[in-house]
Amino acid sequence: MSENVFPVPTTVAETALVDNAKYLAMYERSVKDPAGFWGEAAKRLDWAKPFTKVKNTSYDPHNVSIKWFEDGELNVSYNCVDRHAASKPDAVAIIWEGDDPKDSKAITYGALKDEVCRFANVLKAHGVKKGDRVTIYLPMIPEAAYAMLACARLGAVHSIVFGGFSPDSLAGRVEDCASSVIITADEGLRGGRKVPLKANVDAALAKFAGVSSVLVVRRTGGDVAMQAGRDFYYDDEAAKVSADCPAEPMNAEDPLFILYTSGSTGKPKGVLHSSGGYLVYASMTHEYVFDYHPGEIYWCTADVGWVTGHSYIVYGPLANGATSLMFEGIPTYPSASRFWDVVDKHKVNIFYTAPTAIRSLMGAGEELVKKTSRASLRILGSVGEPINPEAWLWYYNVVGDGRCPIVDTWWQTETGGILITPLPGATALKPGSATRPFFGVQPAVVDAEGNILEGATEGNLVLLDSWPGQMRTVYGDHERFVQTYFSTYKGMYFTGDGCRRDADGYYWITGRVDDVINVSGHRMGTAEVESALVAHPKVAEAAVVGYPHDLKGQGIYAYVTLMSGEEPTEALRKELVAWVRKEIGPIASPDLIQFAPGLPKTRSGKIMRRILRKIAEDEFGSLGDTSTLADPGVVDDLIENRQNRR
Ligand code: 6R9
Repeated sequence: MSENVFPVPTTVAETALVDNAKYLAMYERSVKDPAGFWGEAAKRLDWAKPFTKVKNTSYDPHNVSIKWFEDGELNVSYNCVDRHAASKPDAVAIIWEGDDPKDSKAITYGALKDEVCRFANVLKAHGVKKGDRVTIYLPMIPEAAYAMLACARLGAVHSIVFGGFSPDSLAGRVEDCASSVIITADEGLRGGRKVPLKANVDAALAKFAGVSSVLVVRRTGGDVAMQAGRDFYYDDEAAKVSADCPAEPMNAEDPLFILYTSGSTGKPKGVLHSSGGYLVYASMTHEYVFDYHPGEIYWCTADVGWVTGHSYIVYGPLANGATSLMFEGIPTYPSASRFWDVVDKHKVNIFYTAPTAIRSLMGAGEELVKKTSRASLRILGSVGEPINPEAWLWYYNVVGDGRCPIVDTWWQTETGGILITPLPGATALKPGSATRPFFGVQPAVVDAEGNILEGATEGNLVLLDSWPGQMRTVYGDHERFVQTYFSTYKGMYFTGDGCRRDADGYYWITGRVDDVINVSGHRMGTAEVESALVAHPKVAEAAVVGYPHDLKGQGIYAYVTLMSGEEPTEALRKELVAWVRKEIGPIASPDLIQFAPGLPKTRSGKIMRRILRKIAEDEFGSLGDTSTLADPGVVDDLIENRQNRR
């Protein structure tokens, strides 16, 4: 190994679940005998009816079908709650840390069971039954976990919409899956600021009529409009029902949740996950990737609006009977020491966050970290985007004091759980590499034609076979599922990511190779931002690309052609930024807008994004071949008026 390599620390090796020899043996078994391996792994859950078949999957583009444990029955809520409530009712399931440092509480498994049952009974009273879709639009409060587990208890399918999304984005998601119930809060609270969740729901429902009940959790007690017959305060409803509710046995392949995510084209798609395979995979990865030992305090800083919150705040940890910390606030409130203060306050052992947070805290300076103890920390994790070696080293040396392995976990909404990652006791680390595949995962690197490349190489990342946590379909559009993931390279799942594999077989994810950009770890389809921009009356055309951004990883760069007669003013630039925030949400705000009288197009009218990307990167010296452009002259103007000058 030529690069900077960090071996497994001895203190971690002493107690680790898996060392390198065991990893290699388990990995080999998992790919040679997937049915045997996963059949045994699935015993980590309680099954109402045992399965007899383990794996039945096909990546044939004419017949994509993914089934795991298909004749088994279980209930996800039972597995995450009841079995632990029975064996250790006083163990803490969730530590909730509020936005205000004075606000925190612990919820035991016994209490969690009562809360989840009550929530399920409220949903039942509002007509929710097996198979119905329920939209959850909540801040990071324990009720988010209760609501998810209550849906799972009844066999209802939840669709969580991130609280930062606009009324329009919310309406689109509610409508796509035809939810009849929305669960929200009066207001959210982040960094001392209020988020008008209920008002956003009202605005969304002004456009869409199919919702019969809105359940409103009181968070701030703020004064919000309540429509009689449609809107109900959750606490009023909960007072009317019992804390007993049976968990419905579900088929392993019954859907557990839908989560909307951005792709390279069209509207966000509803990624559908199953009950059995998903939970086996989320719980097994949570245990092994974080080397979770019973009694440890585990904290994932994600929001439940993203897949990381689903798999690694709620389902994985709770299936394992772990103590999962849920944080309502932001890393910089009341100060940029907040993460480390919370680590000390709750004696956190395992800490999982995103590179964007690391980079911003790095900017705030070492002092804010060093004044805290962090002695409880044992394992650190990273997710959401490639972590640059500089941020990795700061995380390792400053936050972890050089004693905590960093698990850089590569995965996607679609994959349900972590696919490429170090294991703390098994894997020597290289800053910036997600290292090696988890059990059962078969990555490969292909060239543009789909030829599998061997050895040290670079290309597109595909997966050759299924794992239990894989998404099953795009909700309501199986053809789109097949087209998006299985048609680029026949017989393989295409991830949309590029990667390099080094001579040690380590994977280095280089980022998206499609029209998806990754802003602070949040996926954004360039097409979504473009369609928001062209919806503005003064915009004729728009093209959006990503460009390197010090804090966000990628920033959003928009080229905008105005309607004839419109003036390209500073005021209009601000108006367009505000417009996109309103249409999609703050995470989609363009960082740079360039007014462009013309966009570089081929004679067939296709925008040449390659050129736009280069100019946005301030790399216009290497534009490549521009001879196929209909009007090569537009390029000079674009370069002259570029907005990113380094
Ligand atoms: C879990 C999650 C998925 C995309 C993925 C890739 C990027 C995630 C990464 C990473 C490099 C890592 N990504 N983890 N890139 N190293 N450790 O983030 O899901 O929101 O669907 O995003 O994020 O590009 O394809 P999702």
